[in-house]
Amino acid sequence: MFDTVLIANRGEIALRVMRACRELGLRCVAVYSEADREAPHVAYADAAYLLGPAPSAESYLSIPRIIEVAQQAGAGAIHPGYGFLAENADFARAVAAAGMVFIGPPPEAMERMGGKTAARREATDAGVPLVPGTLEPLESLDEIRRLGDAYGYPIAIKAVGGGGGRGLRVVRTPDEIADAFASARREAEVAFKNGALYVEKYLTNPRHIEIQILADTHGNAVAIGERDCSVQRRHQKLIEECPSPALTPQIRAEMGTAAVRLATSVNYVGAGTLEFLFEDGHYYFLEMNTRIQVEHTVTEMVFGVDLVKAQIRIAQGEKLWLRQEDLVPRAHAVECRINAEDPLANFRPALGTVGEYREPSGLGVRVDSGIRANYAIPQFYDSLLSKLITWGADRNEAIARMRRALADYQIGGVITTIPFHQAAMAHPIFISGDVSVNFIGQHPELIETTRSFAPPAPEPGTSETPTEPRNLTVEVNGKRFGVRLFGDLPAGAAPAAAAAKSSRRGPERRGSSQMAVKVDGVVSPIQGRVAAVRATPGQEVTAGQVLFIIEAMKMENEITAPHAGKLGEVLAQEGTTVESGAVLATFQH
Ligand code: MV4
Repeated sequence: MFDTVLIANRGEIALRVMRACRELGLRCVAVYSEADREAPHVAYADAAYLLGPAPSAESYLSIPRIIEVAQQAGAGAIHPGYGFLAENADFARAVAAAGMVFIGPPPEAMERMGGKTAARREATDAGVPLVPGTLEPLESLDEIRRLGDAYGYPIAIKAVGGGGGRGLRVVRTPDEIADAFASARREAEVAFKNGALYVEKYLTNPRHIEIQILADTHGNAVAIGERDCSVQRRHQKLIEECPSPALTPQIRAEMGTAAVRLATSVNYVGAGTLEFLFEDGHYYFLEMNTRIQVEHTVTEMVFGVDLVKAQIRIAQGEKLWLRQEDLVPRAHAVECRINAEDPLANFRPALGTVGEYREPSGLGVRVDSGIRANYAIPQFYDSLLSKLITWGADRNEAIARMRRALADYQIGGVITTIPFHQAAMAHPIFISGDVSVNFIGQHPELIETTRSFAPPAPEPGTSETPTEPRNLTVEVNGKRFGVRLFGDLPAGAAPAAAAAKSSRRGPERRGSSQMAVKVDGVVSPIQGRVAAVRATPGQEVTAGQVLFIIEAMKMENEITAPHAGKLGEVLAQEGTTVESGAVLATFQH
């Protein structure tokens, strides 16, 4: 039916999809931007085509350019991966119109589950439980006040176009409604070009549990267990596992049945995920993700199903070969997202070039990586470098293996989330399995433990010439010696010196430049656009008071006063762009 697949994506997921294609005997065509010429997914493909400049809009998001390249390459199908165009119904239509197969759901099903309120109406019709809330967008603040009285506080104001927590505001008292509504609307308009908002009762301590489904083109569908993705920070998942420590076989079966019913009711085809909140033994449908997800890997390890291959086989018209009664979890898997982010600086994106690179291996370890040794990480895309997945006979074995694998994973030159994961895997609450979506926020000691796992930062001013002794291995007449080197090697010995420099040493950034100057002021932790200024010169502020809103990556970030005091100057102006580390306001003394 098709023998060549174009993978309209980059990074680890492009590689993941290409591996599945290879195993099915299909040719793989990669696409890349000008920033990705050296990227591993390009090297792995059977053929690769340049899309355009680095910004996604001109490369990985350019529908006409991708279609053009696919036809040039003789592709019969396109796999979108996740992100970029994966949930874009117009793209799915354009692929079909050009005579190719879109490896994903029909555009109509995507659209029926695309809007939040639309999805809530579909769930209601299919008899799937929802958090109490509205099925239609809201306009008036009075209406929200009435709903707040009806449900009880807190309530959530959410964006109809929503996703990833954008446009989500929690309202704890009626007098917070006006500000929350305005802020949610601004964020939703920027992020989704759709300012429509609706309201739900807010659950204060839920788990995030999602059901994986597969549906074929013949009306058959199965649920393949759940994933527990409760450990996340600011709506970015960090750790996922399968099965959830919180579900009984009965609830699992019930949620699976509900998920299949809802997917079938919208004529869904392919792999999909239905997200639920889970609290006090009850589950509530949130939204559907009409794509393969980052964390699909843990389901694969526990159920022995290759979900990406399944997507392709379903797109080829194959009838579902899995029987629901066989789909029982018989192992436990955990995934840690290895991001180029500094967990000790609010997880801000870290830049750099990977130097030394060594992946863990051995029984029960899987690494789905988008990087390699000596790889400069482009700044244009998301910060996910690789996914480390471990599994075992039970949860404790999977976690112990994860601790071992994290310690074995060496990524030189870039700050990553590995030390955070080491801290999480040692945390008694995580080990007990009793976590909610608030886990990271409620346990600041996690960050302290992260510090103890982080490689030591180099002394300021020593970034290029290490002065501390280095451990080297030398071979003399066929015998290996470990030596401790004080000072530098002669220039002729450059390769060894370079390797030593990157090994086990902290990346160059922490404690450098902008952090070295101490200013008493309000500092922006991120680069972004100043969306709102709530500070005036000379104002008395309290610690934690919201003074600025910085919009970055289409998210609004509240910048708060680091301590109480009287403001001096207010330097940031609404509508301007500020750098990470910029002083937004100063304190008077
Ligand atoms: C909620 C909620 C509690 N009650 N809705 C956040 C992102 C968006 N997809 C849905 N989110 C939430 N919606 C109600 N009615 C709590 C969250 C939530 C959350 C959900 C999933 C994973 C992590 C989360 C972290 C904070 C809040």
